[in-house]
Amino acid sequence: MLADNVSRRTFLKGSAALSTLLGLGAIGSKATNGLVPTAAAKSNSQKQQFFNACPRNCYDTCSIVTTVEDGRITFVTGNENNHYTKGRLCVKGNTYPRIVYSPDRIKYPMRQKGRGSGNWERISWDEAYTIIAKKMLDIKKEYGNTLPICLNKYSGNFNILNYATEGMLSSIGFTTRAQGTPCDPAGSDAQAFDMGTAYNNDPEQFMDAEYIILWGANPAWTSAHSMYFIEQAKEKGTKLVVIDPLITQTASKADEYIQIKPSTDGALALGMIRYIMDQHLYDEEWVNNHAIGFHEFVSYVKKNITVEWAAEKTGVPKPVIERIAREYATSKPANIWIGFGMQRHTNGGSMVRAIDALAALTSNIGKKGGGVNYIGGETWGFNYHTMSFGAPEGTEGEADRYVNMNNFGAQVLDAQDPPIKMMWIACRNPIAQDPEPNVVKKAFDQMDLIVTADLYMNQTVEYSDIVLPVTTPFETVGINVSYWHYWMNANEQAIKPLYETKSDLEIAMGLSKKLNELEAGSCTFPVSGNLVEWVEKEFNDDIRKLFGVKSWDELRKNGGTVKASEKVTVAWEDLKFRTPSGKYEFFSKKAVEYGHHPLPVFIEEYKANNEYPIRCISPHWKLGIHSQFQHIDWLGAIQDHPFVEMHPDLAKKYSIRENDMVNVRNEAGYLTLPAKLTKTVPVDTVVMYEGWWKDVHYTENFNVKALPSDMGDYSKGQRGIAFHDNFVKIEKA
Ligand SMILES: Nc1nc2c(c(=O)[nH]1)N[C@H]1C(S)=C(S)[C@@H](COP(=O)(O)OP(=O)(O)OC[C@H]3O[C@@H](n4cnc5c(=O)[nH]c(N)nc54)[C@H](O)[C@@H]3O)O[C@H]1N2
Ligand SMILES: Nc1nc2c(c(=O)[nH]1)N[C@H]1C(S)=C(S)[C@@H](COP(=O)(O)OP(=O)(O)OC[C@H]3O[C@@H](n4cnc5c(=O)[nH]c(N)nc54)[C@H](O)[C@@H]3O)O[C@H]1N2
Ligand SMILES: [Mo]
Repeated sequence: MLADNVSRRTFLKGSAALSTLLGLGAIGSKATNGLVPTAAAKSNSQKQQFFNACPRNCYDTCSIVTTVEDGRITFVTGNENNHYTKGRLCVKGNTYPRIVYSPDRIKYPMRQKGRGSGNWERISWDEAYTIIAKKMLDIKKEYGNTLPICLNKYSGNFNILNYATEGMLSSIGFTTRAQGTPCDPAGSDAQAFDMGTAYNNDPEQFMDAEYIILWGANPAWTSAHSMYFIEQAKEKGTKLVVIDPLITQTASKADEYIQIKPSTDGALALGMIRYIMDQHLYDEEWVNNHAIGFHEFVSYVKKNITVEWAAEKTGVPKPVIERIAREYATSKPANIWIGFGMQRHTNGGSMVRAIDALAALTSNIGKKGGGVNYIGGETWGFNYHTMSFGAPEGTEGEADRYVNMNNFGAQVLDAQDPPIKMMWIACRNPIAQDPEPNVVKKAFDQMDLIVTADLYMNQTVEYSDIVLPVTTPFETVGINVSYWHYWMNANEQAIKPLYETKSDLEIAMGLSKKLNELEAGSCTFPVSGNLVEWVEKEFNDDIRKLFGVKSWDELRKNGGTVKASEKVTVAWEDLKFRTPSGKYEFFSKKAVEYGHHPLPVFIEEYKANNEYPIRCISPHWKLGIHSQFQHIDWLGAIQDHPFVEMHPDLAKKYSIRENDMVNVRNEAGYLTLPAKLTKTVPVDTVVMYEGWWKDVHYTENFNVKALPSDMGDYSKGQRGIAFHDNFVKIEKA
């Protein structure tokens, strides 16, 4: 599989040209495709380069150039052919060699005697497949169907080939699936009601904006590569406004930072809209020709909203609201980035609808450099061939059954007729990432068998019966696109899989083989196949046309990365919205169908009660992606344990000093962790960053309640989670 690769990009270690090319020790090398063998050095050591794709659930979805010496990865850097990655990786990406060669990797299939006991024994792949396949067939025999088997899979790796797990389970019959996402549902529904779907402008267009509002987004940590384009815009004079309850690192880069009371952003947007309406700063032609329901919206705003009211609600002074409303409405184009963090509230979707309305009435939608940018999926039109194998003939039932991923534990416990008895977990760490992990654990207790496919021990693996060791991106083949930028990246196999690791696709084929051995015809998923052949099957004519490459092979041979056609990079340029009316819908009947007000109205925020008076925000951490990266030594050297941030004035009230241990508690559970005092956090709020730290047996979610956000069921099947409407009490431990 690698032969062609190897010969094309093999060269010898030691030449001056080579170190320049590789930029050894220097990020931003010219190490890209087309390197030719050099004859300068006398060394037996072989250097090769490969293109990899960072598959993490991250806006940036980077293209990587990987250097391999004697079969071992020695260096990774950003691919310069990708104008978004721009030859640089983030702090996490630069640690990839440590991820691959970490001593903590799960090396072999293992079976645990007693969940949580740590009493693991190594087993062979054949034994693992046999235990799993037998259980699946027993379940089918006992219940007459496979609905007692439940899959919980989400975002550990977005390689298109990883949908093999879903495909393999569909190939045995109908199963139960964790549905929805913990990430974006409320905002995605809001944009679907307003415009038909969420669709964002190319983020490289920040450079074309005259005004930028980062609204509840922290790209300095969560999308480092976007900051380049924002900084470029600033350099040419674009004003940058950041709206966030926390003074984030992104806020520190702003020309104007607005510290808003959490969950009141809808009031701010509506206050700005009221001012824009009163001052007639909106685009009458646009709202008359390209939108429906504007007059109803004007009536609502004039009757219910004043700038004074918005100031009171949000804590943002009236003159500030008026000034930014005027600046935003008169700068063309003006760009808003709505962060995922902002909509993790019980009124998150309605807040996004209000912000969309602000962009619509100032005709900033459909403009290069403008837009109300949240998330997009225009580049995801692959074949998903791994999911194309149906249930075996004669299978009972008609469809999979769904449980809500965002209230997973409770819904698994509730599922009856048949109950859920076996769990398959891949690309997912529910005990760390879900709210109320104690309830998830209870649901696990009811299982006959829990199988987790992962790279490292974490809370979920610790609670499983069987763990299957999976490959890193460098040990397999694949393809990745982003939900933010417009590039497609090839992932080549750079090294042989370490130990006994396999990709999820290989696991799917191996299990299918075993199932068919035990009961011929019990699984329709292919039992063998070449990974490159699998990846080639993902291409179709639309993808070829959109990206201008014929195949995965052509993609990798031409620099490993390619950008989609400009035709799709300005969202809604043709002003043909995908709503029922084909126009922008200030008034949405679809919203009514899903139980909401038809207009972008203000919905009261969720409030503290006397017992739990302190808001607890749990945003994303700079040195990790959820449960990934922060257990790696290089990043652990910077920060190796979780902590709770609080304002010195709040700390004083509870006699808490820096590094004192603090109990953080509410109805869901409690944690004890050290205090970090900082004025970046409002006085009535504490902050705990989300994710898993090695050897720490809880995450912030142990006291986060499974409170749903207002929207999500239209576009994602289930509502999102109001992670940031979590209230706690604190005391010195
Ligand atoms: N380093 C790193 N990068 C990541 C990730 C990661 O874990 N680590 N995760 C990836 C994923 S899956 C996602 S979803 C994205 C998340 O990307 P972002 O949305 O940028 O990040 P969050 O930390 O979820 O939230 C952003 C900000 O929302 C603010 N916020 C919370 N409530 C409110 C509110 O009511 N109003 C306003 N205006 N702001 C509010 C928080 O204070 C926080 O600063 O990042 C992706 N990139
Ligand atoms: N309190 C709080 N909780 C949150 C959030 C928050 O803001 N606050 N944010 C939420 C958001 S936005 C998201 S997106 C979720 C993310 O939650 P998850 O989707 O669970 O994300 P990860 O922890 O990145 O990945 C899960 C696991 O996948 C594994 N993995 C990596 N690659 C592979 C692979 O190739 N195959 C297999 N089988 N496994 C692999 C990783 O090692 C990891 O253990 O967390 C949510 N949880
Ligand atoms: Mo996310």
